[in-house]
Amino acid sequence: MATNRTFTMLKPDAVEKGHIGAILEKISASGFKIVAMKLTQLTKADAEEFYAIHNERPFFADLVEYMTRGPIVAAILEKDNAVEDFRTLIGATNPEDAAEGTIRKLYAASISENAVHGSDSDENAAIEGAFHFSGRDTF
Ligand code: RTP
Ligand code: MG
Repeated sequence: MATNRTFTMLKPDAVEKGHIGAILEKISASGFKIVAMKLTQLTKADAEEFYAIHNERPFFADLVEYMTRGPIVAAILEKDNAVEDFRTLIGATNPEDAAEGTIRKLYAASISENAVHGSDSDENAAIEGAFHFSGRDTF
């Protein structure tokens, strides 16, 4: 995958609260083009694999429970400098630390339930995008 792409999930709390439209609007208004997107639900095995880097952390079981409790929106986004710019757009992991106007400041309830995921490197963006989408579902 080209390095001008990143991967996102609108997490179960954002979907439950009806924030899909507002968050996608903000993503589009910030210059990101959606090149793949679907409503889906992670299985326990999916969430454990997706967040495997955190499997020794004390919050891991809660994270897996949270990420599997309802549907998510998975998407691949395209923009120059996509990974870094999208992390800036979503804000800090803890919404209390997130900058004004960021997606987490606007829509996240807590460090645990923080509305949105953004890949943290070009390599992970490619891995995470391929986890959810085949080539024919990516534009
Ligand atoms: P993400 O991977 O979802 O984009 O979030 P991130 O990079 O900002 O944060 P990361 O350190 O990768 O943590 C992954 C997700 O785990 C949950 N978390 N809970 N209770 C806690 O202290 C805690 N810390 C992290 C959050 O859902 C976080 O986004
Ligand atoms: Mg992360």
